Amino acid sequence: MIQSDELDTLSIETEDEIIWVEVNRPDKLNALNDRVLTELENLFEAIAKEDSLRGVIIRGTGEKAFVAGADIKELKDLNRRTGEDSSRKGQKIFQSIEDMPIPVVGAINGYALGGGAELAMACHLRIASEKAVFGLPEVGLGLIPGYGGTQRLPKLVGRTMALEMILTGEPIQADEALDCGLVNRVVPHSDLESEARGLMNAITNNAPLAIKKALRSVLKGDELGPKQRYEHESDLFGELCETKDATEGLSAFLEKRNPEFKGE
Ligand code: CO8
Repeated sequence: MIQSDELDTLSIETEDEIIWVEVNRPDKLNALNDRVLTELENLFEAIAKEDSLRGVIIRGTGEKAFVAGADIKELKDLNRRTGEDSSRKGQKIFQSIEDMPIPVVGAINGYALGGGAELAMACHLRIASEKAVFGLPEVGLGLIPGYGGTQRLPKLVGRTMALEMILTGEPIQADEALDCGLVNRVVPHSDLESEARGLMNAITNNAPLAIKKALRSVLKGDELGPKQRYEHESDLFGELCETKDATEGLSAFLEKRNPEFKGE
């Protein structure tokens, strides 16, 4: 596993079976430069291999921003080829976050703009501080969202709202993000950490293998045809029927006691 002293632009902290990942460039509102992206890539690759972890929570350092976008200073130097490459690099990393076998919660503590909103959208669940602001202002810079935002936003909020956000570039506040389904919950700013932990605990109290397969069924279903999606769900269901955790979960219910899951 990557150690925190190997990271320049991210901070990590492990708490029980949960890893907190913080984008840590507060003087630039945690903007995603190439270094942050490379560190995210390496870190998530390592987390995916770490059997002892059950969940990831991502947030930004400081009171003001989750992530205020890709680093605009670096965008300025891009040409057609390097622009395409940078977009693909970011897309691949954010896809690897969405493909994580364990749940990833975004704790959105402030501005989530451009690439920051796209990072939030790559998380499985989003919990927002009441101070959070979401937006895709790229068209105002002469660009478009390039880390998957044009694809993920319509899935999350519907095409009507997504097009309004992408074409106007205007930000929305946390309560509007909740209304349109972009976030799961909005909480007081000072409670964000404990609420994110509570949400993660509500997930990790359940059977670990079931959580992994539930994530896979929902997310991979997108890539399959209408019939195969249901077959895939049945395959995963069948696999779980032979796990010790399913035996334990079902027995515990019938014996009127709490289950003790082992992830086996
Ligand atoms: N990139 C680089 N630096 C940034 C960024 C950013 N995205 N956002 C803020 N900063 C820096 C500011 O330049 C400033 O630095 P300095 O103190 O050295 O001047 C510092 O952070 C603090 O920012 P402000 O003084 O502007 O803080 P304010 O509170 O006045 O304003 C805002 C906060 C409203 C968030 C403002 O900073 C802002 O509008 N930031 C830019 C937001 C934005 O446009 N984001 C989208 C960027 S484009 C993008 O994300 C594309 C993604 C896809 C890329 C795909 C291919 C690479």
